Amino acid sequence: MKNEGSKKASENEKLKDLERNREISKDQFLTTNQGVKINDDQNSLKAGDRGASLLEDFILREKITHFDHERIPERIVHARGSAAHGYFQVYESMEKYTKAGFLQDPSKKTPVFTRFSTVAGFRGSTDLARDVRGFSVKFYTEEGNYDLVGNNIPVFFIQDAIKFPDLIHAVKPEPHNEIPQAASAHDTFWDFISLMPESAHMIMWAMSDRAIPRSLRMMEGFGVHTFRFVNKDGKGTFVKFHWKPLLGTHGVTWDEAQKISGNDSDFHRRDLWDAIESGQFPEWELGVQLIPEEDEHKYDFDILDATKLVPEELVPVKKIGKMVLNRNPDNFFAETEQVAFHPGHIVPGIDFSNDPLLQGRLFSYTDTQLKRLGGPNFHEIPINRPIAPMHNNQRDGHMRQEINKGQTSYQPNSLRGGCPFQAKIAEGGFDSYPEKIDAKKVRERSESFKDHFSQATLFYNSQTEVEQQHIINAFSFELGKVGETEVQERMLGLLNEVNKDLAKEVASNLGIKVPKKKEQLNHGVPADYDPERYEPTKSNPSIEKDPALSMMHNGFGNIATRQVAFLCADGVDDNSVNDMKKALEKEGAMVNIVGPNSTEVKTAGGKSLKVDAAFRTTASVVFDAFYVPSGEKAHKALKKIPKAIHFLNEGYKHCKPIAVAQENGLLEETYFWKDLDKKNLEEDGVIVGEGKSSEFVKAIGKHRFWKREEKDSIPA
Ligand code: HDE
Repeated sequence: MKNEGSKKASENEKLKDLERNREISKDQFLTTNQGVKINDDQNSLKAGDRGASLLEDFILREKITHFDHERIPERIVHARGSAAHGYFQVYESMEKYTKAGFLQDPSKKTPVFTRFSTVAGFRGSTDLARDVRGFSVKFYTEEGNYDLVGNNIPVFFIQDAIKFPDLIHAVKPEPHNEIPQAASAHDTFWDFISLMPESAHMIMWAMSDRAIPRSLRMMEGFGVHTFRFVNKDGKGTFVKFHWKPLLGTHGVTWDEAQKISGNDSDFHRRDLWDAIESGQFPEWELGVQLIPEEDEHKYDFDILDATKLVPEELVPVKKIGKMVLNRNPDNFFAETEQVAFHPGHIVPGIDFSNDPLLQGRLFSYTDTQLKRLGGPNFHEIPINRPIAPMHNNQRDGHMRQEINKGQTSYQPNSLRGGCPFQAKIAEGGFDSYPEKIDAKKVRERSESFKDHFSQATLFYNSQTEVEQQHIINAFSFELGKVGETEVQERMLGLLNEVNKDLAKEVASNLGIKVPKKKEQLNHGVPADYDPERYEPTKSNPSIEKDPALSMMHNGFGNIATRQVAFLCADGVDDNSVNDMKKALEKEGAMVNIVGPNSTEVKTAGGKSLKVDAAFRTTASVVFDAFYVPSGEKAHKALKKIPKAIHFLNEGYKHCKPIAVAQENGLLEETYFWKDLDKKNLEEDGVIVGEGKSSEFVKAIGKHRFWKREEKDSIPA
């Protein structure tokens, strides 16, 4: 979808054309991989024109062999992703807390490559699955690559890395029939979750609208684990990382998500790509929660436990810089697919904590790249190369690119004067934070990790009523897809620990009862099970609500990049189109003319209006708001297009703003019009009348008019 008015967009276009022309103007002959010019790429070499193919056809063999090997193993998790280039800039020096070079100088731009992903689905699966989203940022700093490999949810399902393969086996399609794709609504997932009370907090987030984002550009990101900043004096400060999108954090409805999956399974990928192509660069602020080392044990949760967050009410988020994504990849495979992130890629000034989930990740990521990218030299793939100079004595291996010169490949050496040298700390050499460890070797979990429910309750209590209802609906849908009543009941037992009303409502939707008998809550226990040690506890949380946990808490009013469909047909009024278009584009919204066919409509003034999409080829669910310009003839025509009426019905169902410049019977064709309180239309996000662009802008800024869900009056 294009924003024709955007200046940046046309600049981008020009650049692209230049690039294309440059390519075209070169003497570019088709060649083999050995550089031999190819004369005929249409016919294989045969014994006669009807004869058998000849084995000596090196052109055919090379082409087909390469094709046969085009696929590499997809990521075991986070296989489906979309990425973009950009930069990061710090607002002010963070030297008090960290010596990390890229966090010192506000005038310095550090290049980044950021990849967003779903977790469970395969590489070709739908974008709008209910799932956690990966949010990985590679900072190409002058001191080496730093990867912040996070998610759009600040906590995780499990406390210890040893449970990760179990979690992923449970959520992936079931092994006997490989069903379902990119969905958690199936028996094995809920069987596992219902047996793992430590997942209670994360599952609340996963059932919230956070798991069905409106756009990758409208998601928060979180480092999840507690990390450590280290300053030049060696002083450590615990740190939690946050990414806050400047466009606010927004979701879609579940009905919409399912329909988007059918209409445009690349919805998020396309949205990110289009926004960047049109010059509407997505931006996030990097926030940190800083916790002095002295406060490590101050809270009623353990900051090393990845199933807990640090409420912003307790430790505010300090915004320290901004990331802008301003360039799409040139080649999906070379960049988005081959990028290799690793939470262990850190730079001086940043260090790990002892979070047992993080510690396990430190092993996993290199291990997986060895297999996925085919060997130990994946750091030489262009997208993974640091911009910092790189010298060491690692040599050889599959697909080695660098031609290392000289006689020595060991350290110490004298034959090359000792080169490459170790760097002193003052010269930027990495030194691990000297944390004191004096402990027994045990397979145990800390007492301080035992409270699995308080923060799940805090999350639920912090949601608006609408958000709570969406969570109830999500549990009801997901558990409704589970065949085993025993699993459903066990899950209700867990939900009962989080919030009794939640459990009751879900049970009623499932048509079963919350079990009276309290389940043995922790099934994930060692063979030598000690109930004292493993029975979950519930502490008394110091706060009851944290508004930052609710998506509906901030980010409203901004309509930049919102997709507005103008429903048009021949006879549409020129001014009615142009005035609204101007008003919306002034605020950065994207106007899309939707018409009976994909060419053009004739306006009442005799002009031709280019159509961006035909009703036949698009769907209401890919738009944020709808506008019907005036024009009697146009309205008459729209009335006869069932899909146009469906746009309005579905737009209403999904609580989106609707503006109609002139009511002359079109709205009467819809399901919702007759029941509307005509005196308070605008409160319901329905704007009727000419010249109401500012009301419409305001309505789009509200994102959705959730009150409509109470009536739930639209059948499908
Ligand atoms: Fe990952 N995770 N993970 N993970 N993860 C991978 O690495 C793993 C975890 C996350 O865009 C894999 O290159 C283990 C938490 C993202 O390329 C793999 C554990 C968080 C991405 C892996 C975790 C994440 C991955 C698969 C438990 C949020 C996509 C392919 C200890 C903080 C990165 C790959 C990209 C990818 C292992 C838990 C985020 C297998 C063992 C917690 C965003 O190495």
